[in-house]
Amino acid sequence: MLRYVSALSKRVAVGAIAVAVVLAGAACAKPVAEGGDKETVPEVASLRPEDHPEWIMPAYSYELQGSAEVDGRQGVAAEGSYVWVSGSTTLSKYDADWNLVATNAEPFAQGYDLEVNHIGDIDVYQNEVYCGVELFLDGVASNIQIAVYDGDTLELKRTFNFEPESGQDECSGICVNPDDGTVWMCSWTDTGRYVYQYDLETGAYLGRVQLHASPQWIQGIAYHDGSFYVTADDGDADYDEPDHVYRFEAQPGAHEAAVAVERTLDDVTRQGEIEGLSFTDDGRMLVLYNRGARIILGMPSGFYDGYDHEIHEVFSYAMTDRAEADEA
Ligand SMILES: [Ca+2]
Ligand SMILES: [Ca+2]
Repeated sequence: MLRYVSALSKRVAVGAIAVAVVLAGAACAKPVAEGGDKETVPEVASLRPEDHPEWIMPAYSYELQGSAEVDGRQGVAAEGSYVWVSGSTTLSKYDADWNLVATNAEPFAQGYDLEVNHIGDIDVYQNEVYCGVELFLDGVASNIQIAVYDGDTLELKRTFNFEPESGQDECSGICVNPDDGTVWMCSWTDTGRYVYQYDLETGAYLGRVQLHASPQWIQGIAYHDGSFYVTADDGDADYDEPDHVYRFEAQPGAHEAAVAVERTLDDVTRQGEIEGLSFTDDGRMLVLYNRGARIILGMPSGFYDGYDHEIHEVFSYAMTDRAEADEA
């Protein structure tokens, strides 16, 4: 564990320098991920997995504690004693006992210059709800934006447009990295082999990171203690195949990241469609899952035996740091 801690603190220190460099690069309107001026890109450590086995092994062991049914099928985010849930066209807020305390059934009613109709996985930072929103029609997404809602009223506060030159063609989830003041978006489509980084304050595009190997059908993203976690709907519910949580660390200045299979979700009520995830302040992982509906090309299409509607459920997992457990 000592080795891991020192590596982590070193990363945080180097990260501060890298952010300054990336911001300087952004001022020249040259996204760092597109290469170009290599002198502005800090030296990157070896990305060989054998040099960093901790990058490709799970960081935590997870024990399922329970689940709660919620009113949205897309995303989950936790801060303090509250949990926020997104549906495709709704935002809701729950207290620690899963009582619904606020909801917005018309989150697109006002404040948008570009038409949108879809929210993916969400995040909450300083009582503001970060949503990746888009116009999703016939399997094609456009008008991708970062939308920020008030954590209490669930009313829209501000939006940032995405950078089309990033190549991102869908937004399935979003997360805030408070350690370096960035916002990250993921995609459910082929462009999901990348995650896309923006400045938390200005919304400026800062570049993209390619994931090796790339999870397929990424549905959600969250940041926790130096690492990013993504969910992927890569298990076929017809065959009771589990979906997965993956983890990666975006090294300062790196354009690619080694991906770990963090958790195989073989202990949910019934296999279905994994969606968003989040980490609570008291150290639990929350994962939103849909079950009951057959999903064909990302759309609910009929039901499995025993179901007449789709159930949206948040599973709560206790976490044990595997490096600390090994030391003990
Ligand atoms: Ca989704
Ligand atoms: Ca699945």
